[in-house]
Amino acid sequence: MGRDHRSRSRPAGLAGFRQDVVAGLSLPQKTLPPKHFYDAAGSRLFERICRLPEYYLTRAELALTRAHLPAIARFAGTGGILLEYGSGESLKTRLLLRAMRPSVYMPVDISQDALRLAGAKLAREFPELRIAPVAGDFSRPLDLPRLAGRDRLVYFPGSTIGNLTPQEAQAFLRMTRGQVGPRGAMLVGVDLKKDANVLHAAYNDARGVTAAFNLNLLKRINRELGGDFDLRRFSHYAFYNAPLGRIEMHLVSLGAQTVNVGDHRFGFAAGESIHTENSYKYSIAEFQALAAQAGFRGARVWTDRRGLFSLHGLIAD
Ligand code: AVJ
Repeated sequence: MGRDHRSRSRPAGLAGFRQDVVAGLSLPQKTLPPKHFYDAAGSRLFERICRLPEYYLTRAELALTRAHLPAIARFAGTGGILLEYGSGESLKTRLLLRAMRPSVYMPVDISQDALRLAGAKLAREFPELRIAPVAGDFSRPLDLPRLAGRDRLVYFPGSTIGNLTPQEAQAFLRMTRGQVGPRGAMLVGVDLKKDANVLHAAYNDARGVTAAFNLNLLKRINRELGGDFDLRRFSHYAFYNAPLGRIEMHLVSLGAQTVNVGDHRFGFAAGESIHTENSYKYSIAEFQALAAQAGFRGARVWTDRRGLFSLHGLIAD
């Protein structure tokens, strides 16, 4: 029932994409939600970003997961239920699965294809593991079975939570708190505040892969929604907004122009931007305070040796 209601207000797939694009480009500050970056080409570009020398996040999170795996597994407990927001294709997920040996693994991802591919790979590597994939979008409440059992853990790696505003992140944590129940736990990967030059470089790489990733969103609109964006007339712009503690990514119009998306027309002034992503950075104390307001106690926190990235072990009060 909840599902029917949701699909009327937020259609999935192409209709949802079109609705988000038309609504977002109609706002005074044009905006597109970052979840639409990840078509096949966008997912490949993101994988390239993760290997860039400037993009420290993926390596730092993997390094800290490796270095603290026994403690992380002790925190997580063995034989329980592991729900991951993400498809489960990453190396850190496999490390956690090997150390935790959960009875059930539930990957939640917006992409059915990613779930199917990752699931098939994991099934080969973990023949004993029960895998129960859920196609869904973490940015809205999901109809998930209320997790039952002794050890319930939700794993949300990659600093994906940084795409949400602090207010949205708090609502998301509170929703998850309701799903895991008292004593349930979370492991959340959170990128840390640091020298703005380091942050800036991570989103303005020398090879232009992040620019291609950002611009690919316009390509996707052209292909899937009948758009006529001229990619040569938009440029990637990313900067650290220190007062708000976030990287902002934009696509800036290089001149006055009109763009069609299906039957819709959108005017751009020279220099006007589409805001395509926020990537919030937190200090350890800031994130623990946010989690506390959502009913979680920050029980443990692990970082890499350089203090770039954090993994928070939260327990529902
Ligand atoms: C996947 C949301 C964590 O914010 O760093 C990478 C996405 N955007 N480069 C991030 C991203 C530009 C990434 N997250």
